[in-house]
Amino acid sequence: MRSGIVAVAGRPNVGKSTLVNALVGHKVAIVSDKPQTTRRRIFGIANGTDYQLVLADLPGFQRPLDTLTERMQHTVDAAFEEVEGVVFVLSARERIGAGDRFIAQRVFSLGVPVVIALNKVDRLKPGHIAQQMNAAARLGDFHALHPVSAKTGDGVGALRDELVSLLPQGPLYFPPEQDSDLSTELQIAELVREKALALTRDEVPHAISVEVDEIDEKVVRARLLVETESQKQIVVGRGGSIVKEIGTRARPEIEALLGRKVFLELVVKVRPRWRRDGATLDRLGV
Ligand SMILES: Nc1nc2c(ncn2[C@@H]2O[C@H](COP(=O)(O)OP(=O)(O)OP(=O)(O)O)[C@@H](O)[C@H]2O)c(=O)[nH]1
Ligand SMILES: [Mg+2]
Repeated sequence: MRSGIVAVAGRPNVGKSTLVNALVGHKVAIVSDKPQTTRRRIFGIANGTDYQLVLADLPGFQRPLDTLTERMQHTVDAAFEEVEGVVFVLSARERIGAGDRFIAQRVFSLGVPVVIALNKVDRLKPGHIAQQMNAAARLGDFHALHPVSAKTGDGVGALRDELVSLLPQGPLYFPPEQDSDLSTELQIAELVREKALALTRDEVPHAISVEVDEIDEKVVRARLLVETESQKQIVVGRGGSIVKEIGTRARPEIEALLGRKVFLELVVKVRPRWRRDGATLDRLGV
């Protein structure tokens, strides 16, 4: 049995969480087209007959702006301890530049193998991919470089094999049927937040957090927190249309998770400056 943790690092929005889901073969982390979707470390666990590959999905590297983003960056820094390797995710659709070089300095100095995953190669011309692979290769002394599409699954199997080959002999850290370390409550909160992110834009997505208050046989109650009255109006929507749509989209996934039908009761609450409030962040698990 081979087992161990591999950290998944990179700039915001390059597709780290999408890639973790593809490697695990199941949705364990939420995804959105807005940067800073992932706020906490999530273990996505890929179980094979003779391996357990634990992927630490992380927030994107960023310059902290408030207590929330400070904690997110701290999570990233702390996650590199005791890993067998790092997947350094890049987006083939963007210029590989200063942001990536900044992260490269960090990950190539850890003393563990770094596997570069050049993501989002779907629908790119081969010449363009080759050019981006060259730029990626100049970032540091990598162990392997894999062009992948987390979206279509292209290259993901080969990347998984590569990562498993980095693992030492070891025990099962999690029961083999488990694919994430998030509690049911946190998974539900994340699913609701994912739908809220998809339905809002500009500054609003960053100001949204979700707390689950109750999960009982028939009802799940959750609160969407925002920071201002105007954000609340946006998330509620005209006549409640937006919050209703968030619920409509989240409910089937929550039901699949719980294995039963439930009512989903969502309320939107203003909690001024929650992103700077340590006690709220503690409760949200960030
Ligand atoms: N075309 C394409 N889009 C992708 C691919 N992988 C991810 N995306 C998209 O990229 C966006 C960001 O994906 P995420 O997985 O949330 O990115 P992330 O790196 O986890 O982002 P943060 O958590 O905010 O740091 C989403 O809109 C994804 O659908 C890919 O292989 N191809
Ligand atoms: Mg993410």
